[in-house]
Amino acid sequence: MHFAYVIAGSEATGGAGIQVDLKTFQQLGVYGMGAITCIVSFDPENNWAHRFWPIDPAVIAAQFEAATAAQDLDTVKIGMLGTPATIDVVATALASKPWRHVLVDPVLICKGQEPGAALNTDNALRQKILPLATVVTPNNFEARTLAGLDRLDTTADLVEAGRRILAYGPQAVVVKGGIDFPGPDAVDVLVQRSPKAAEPSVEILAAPKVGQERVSGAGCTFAAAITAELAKGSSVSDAVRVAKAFVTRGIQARVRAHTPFDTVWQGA
Ligand code: PXL
Repeated sequence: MHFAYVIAGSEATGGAGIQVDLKTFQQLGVYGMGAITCIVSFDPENNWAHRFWPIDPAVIAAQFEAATAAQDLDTVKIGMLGTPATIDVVATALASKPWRHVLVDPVLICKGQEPGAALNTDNALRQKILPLATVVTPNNFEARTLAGLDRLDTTADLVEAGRRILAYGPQAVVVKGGIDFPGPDAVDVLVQRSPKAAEPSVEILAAPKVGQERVSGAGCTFAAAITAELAKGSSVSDAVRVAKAFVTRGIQARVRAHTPFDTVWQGA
């Protein structure tokens, strides 16, 4: 049995967050375990605005203690953390034991959330969590923010963003062009430190965009699928390829909801 662990927020509609992570783990045949960092519950009476409640740091630490005592975990995904206090307790927990892979999905803001509302959280994530990551999966907005680039217009721009984010310490960065990237394809680039060469290796993955609308939970699904494949022992490159195919199928089979966006079907 392979085990994959996730430290992430709950999103009450099931379209993002730890619900998606655990569904993805199950679908890819790994035993999922997780700690909840915060609860997001959109407000249907107020245009589905984000309502957010952090979990007490002591409760996060207790969840981590239980899971790591129950199984010998070596592969973890970090999703939404939400506050500097949460980041502190998660960084301390992560540093308390060795990991084969720490996949960080650097959730800076969720769809619909106010940009800039959480600058302290973004800075804490950058300073305390990114250095612990082995793989980071920023979306277009997160890559621009972390790399300090205004625009990502070309594949070369995606590669440059990945190279800059490597400087935070991870082994690999997957920059997701997403729906905002110009052209007909959803382009992702994997920029990876290579043990032998001075220059990082670059792999480009492109698949036709599925529609022109954002789908909720695509980033969570993609990162969770990479994590599941890494837990099974895949290389980063193979894990990213399987994950891209998995999320593309899930977007094609998207699920409608009364929310402003559809969500991914992990069961596809
Ligand atoms: O899609 C990013 C995301 C991650 N985690 C949680 C969320 C969201 C967006 O809504 O609520 C818990």
